[in-house]
Amino acid sequence: MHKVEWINKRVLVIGAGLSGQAAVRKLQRLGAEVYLTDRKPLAELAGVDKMNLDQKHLLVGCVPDYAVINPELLVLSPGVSPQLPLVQKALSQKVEVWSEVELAMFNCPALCVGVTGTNGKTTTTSLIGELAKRTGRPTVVAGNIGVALSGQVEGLSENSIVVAELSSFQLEFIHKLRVHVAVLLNLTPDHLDRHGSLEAYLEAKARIFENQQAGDLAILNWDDPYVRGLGANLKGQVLYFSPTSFLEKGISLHQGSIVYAEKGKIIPIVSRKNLQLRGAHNLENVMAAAAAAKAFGLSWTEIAEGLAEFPGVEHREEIVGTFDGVLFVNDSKGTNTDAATKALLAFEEPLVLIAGGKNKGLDFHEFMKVVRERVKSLILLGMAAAEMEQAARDEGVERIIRAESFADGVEQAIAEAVPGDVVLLSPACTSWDMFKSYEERGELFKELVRRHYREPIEQ
Ligand code: UMA
Repeated sequence: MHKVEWINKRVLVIGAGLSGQAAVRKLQRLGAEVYLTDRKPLAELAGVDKMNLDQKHLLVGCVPDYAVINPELLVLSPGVSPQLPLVQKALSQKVEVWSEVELAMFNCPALCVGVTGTNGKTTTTSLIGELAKRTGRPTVVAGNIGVALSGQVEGLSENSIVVAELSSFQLEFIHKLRVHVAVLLNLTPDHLDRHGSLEAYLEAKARIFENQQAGDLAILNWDDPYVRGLGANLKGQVLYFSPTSFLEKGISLHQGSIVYAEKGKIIPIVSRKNLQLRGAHNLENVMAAAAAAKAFGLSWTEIAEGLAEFPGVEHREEIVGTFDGVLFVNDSKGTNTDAATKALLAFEEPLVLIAGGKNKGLDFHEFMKVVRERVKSLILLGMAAAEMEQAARDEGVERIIRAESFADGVEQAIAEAVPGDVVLLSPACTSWDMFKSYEERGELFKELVRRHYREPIEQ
């Protein structure tokens, strides 16, 4: 157990969204004197008015005076950049800066399973969560998946399992957080606007292993050169998985089945055709989840059942339905070019792609090469539309349509599609130019599609 004297400790929480609010409640339970700040005014912050904070401690819609608060600890919401002057001030004064997940898991006795990587985190986290529940042990699934960890992990025991989706933002300010079973799925450029460089982004992700001990387990993707290389220097045991090459020791594909191999023995886990998850990239998620589930004691038969029964997650290649012979797929969670590429490659049918939103500092040229090969009509919208159009033209994409709004984009896509096509929303951008979240964007997509087919829009 780590000792921290919480009573009356002055803690400044930055960001009053999901993480900030959960952090404040936890800190108040611990007895700290908590200040909450957010650049947005109170009217734009859902739920903050119901918090137990007086005027002195609720500092929203302004930049608080650091010297007046004189904090002894800062707790950051994931969306808060370390470049923020308040954070820089604290760091320069050697005041500790924690991410919300560090606070959440502080002295939590449960088994912590953490999942990070650029893509597939949510699917893998959900799948591991489903498998964990099959053990009968109390299970919490939270983190970057949309539910702040603080507040979810109260009252857990050593018998409990916490399955946490961890983003690079959250890992950037961990200190003692020990992830007993840590999964690193893959690493491709993402969030470069925040991290500054690919190296800094990779470094943040690799911190998931930082506090592992000898008996802990690191689950790594053999096919990703950077991830594979990390295995040489870890304190815990390492288990590799590979969707493309057979591994003598680890989880890989063999004669159409996912297998576990060790000491010359090959144990079949599940046949690929029994899985509901589509696409080669989902094999990474399934293999990583199988490896994690083995670590908390399920049999291979139980794991196979759980893998086969898993239907996938919302907003990730989610089937909306088939209308007039056209399949509509909501991949609003495809917020970078790598994720969107994977979604494109998961379908063999002719594609109408809806893309665009806010760019995270990524270059679109490589992505547009895949678009040229797979997509018959490209519908572009949002802040990044002009930049994407330029990249698409550079790479020879032929049919490009600029939409005036999100709803217009959906209508244009419907107009382009013929029976047998797939209309795919996989934006390769964040939603933050038009929406609060990718969930909101995905919900609107589904609603617009359903509304179009139930109530045809009159000309
Ligand atoms: N804010 C400031 N100053 C700043 C930056 C932000 O005051 O400099 C304020 C904003 O005005 C806002 C609040 O901070 O009111 C929002 O904080 P936040 O962006 O950290 O959002 P939360 O609501 O706390 O949600 C976060 C994660 N969001 C991000 O990482 C951007 C959620 O991941 C996560 O589910 C949630 O915590 C619970 O753990 C979302 C996400 O998009 C799904 N994640 C990124 C991704 O997956 O690519 C990393």
